[in-house]
Amino acid sequence: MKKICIIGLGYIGLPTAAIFAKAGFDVLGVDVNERVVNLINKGEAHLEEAGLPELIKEVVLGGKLRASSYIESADVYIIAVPTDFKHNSANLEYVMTATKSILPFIKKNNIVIIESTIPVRTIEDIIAPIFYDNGINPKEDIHLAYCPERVLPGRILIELVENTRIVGGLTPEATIKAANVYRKVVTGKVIETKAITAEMTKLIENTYRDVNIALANELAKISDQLGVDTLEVIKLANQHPRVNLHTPGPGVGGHCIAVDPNFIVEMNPEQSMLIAKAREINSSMPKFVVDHVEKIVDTNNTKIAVLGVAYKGNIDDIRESPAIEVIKLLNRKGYALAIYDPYVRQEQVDFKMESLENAIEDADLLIMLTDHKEFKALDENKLLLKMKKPIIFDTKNCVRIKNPSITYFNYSNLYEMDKVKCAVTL
Ligand code: SAJ
Repeated sequence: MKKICIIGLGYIGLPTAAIFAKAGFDVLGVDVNERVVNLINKGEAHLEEAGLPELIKEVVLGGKLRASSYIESADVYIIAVPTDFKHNSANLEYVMTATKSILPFIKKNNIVIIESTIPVRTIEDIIAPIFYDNGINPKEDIHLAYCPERVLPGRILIELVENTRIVGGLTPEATIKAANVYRKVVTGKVIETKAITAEMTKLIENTYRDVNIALANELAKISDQLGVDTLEVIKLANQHPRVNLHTPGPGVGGHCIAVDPNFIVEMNPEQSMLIAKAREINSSMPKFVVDHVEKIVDTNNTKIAVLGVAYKGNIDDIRESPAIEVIKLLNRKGYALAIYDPYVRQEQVDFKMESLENAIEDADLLIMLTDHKEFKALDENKLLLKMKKPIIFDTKNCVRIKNPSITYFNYSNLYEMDKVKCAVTL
């Protein structure tokens, strides 16, 4: 069995390491964070993800997965470190450092796979030269390929195995070799292509979603002006066999959809007008939400219970979360906030987290920013008993309120907010 070295034990690297270990590979996971390495070696996962703690325990105790701060010689290297977008430019620092760090261990015919999201041409123009500069021919000595991850947080372990994978090598032989690695663990299709095609495919998948969410968010803004029920319109339009409108919300979070479209815009700004505009629309949503909060409650002596900090439901990931931006804007306006999220831990954020009880106690408004499953089962009687004014603004269309004494807003009836503020004040 081959030895695999996976560099970066984050949301993608750790589950990937676990899946290969479970399939019987000898896996070494490498991470710069010593706390992460120590936890994994104890059989514990440092991330919240369905099924991951159990799997890590099994493969670590079974001796198939080890973690370390140091790289070792292996047959296959998989790089799954983060890339981000800073100061209007893709930051490939971690991918480049990780690539450089395997150089001393590279042997003839090693397979090197990048999974991190990268701009188009990165394998050819940035990664390959790192090998050339160090006397390794990436087209002859090794097999270099790009295989983007496509898994949905919350379903990572299932999707890692079941989703179709796209593998693009720097050479046709590298494509086949890398694809065969994934065929050992993937039950979905493993499709072979060129590196550059795989790079663009990954970026346009997330861009497609960003643009579609922007369309839904724009529809919400227009419908608000016109007095139209956005959510009903979406439901009805989606009855059309070729229409699939997405859902509006407080904005787009996560480290993928909110980031990846920028990689395209940066390289081709003149051709990427729609993509750039979609980013702008989605980034404007936290302000849209706060503008509507102001329609419901004044800042004076107003306590708002904020439910949800994670960028989406049932996970603890707060990267690029629109909830954080909404919280920042509400704070700036002078509202007193009491923030609750059953998944997010205090050490992840720089504001105080509360229990649900404390958050709703005497609150004038409850705003819901994440659709965690726990929020869907809110106790209406408790809200009526504890809140000062039982008003909910549900930006994720998450709860179903039955009691008519609770005033409920979502993207169906934003345009009614003006009226209710008058009624509440009277
Ligand atoms: N969102 C909306 N409206 C929608 C759908 C999503 O506002 O109709 C928001 C969510 O609330 C969230 C954000 O968009 O804030 C992104 O969530 P998501 O569930 O759409 O996607 P991610 O970022 O968790 O994962 C995406 C996935 N890409 C696609 O669906 C094309 C996943 O398959 C990728 O592997 C992942 O990015 C990645 O790592 O690139």
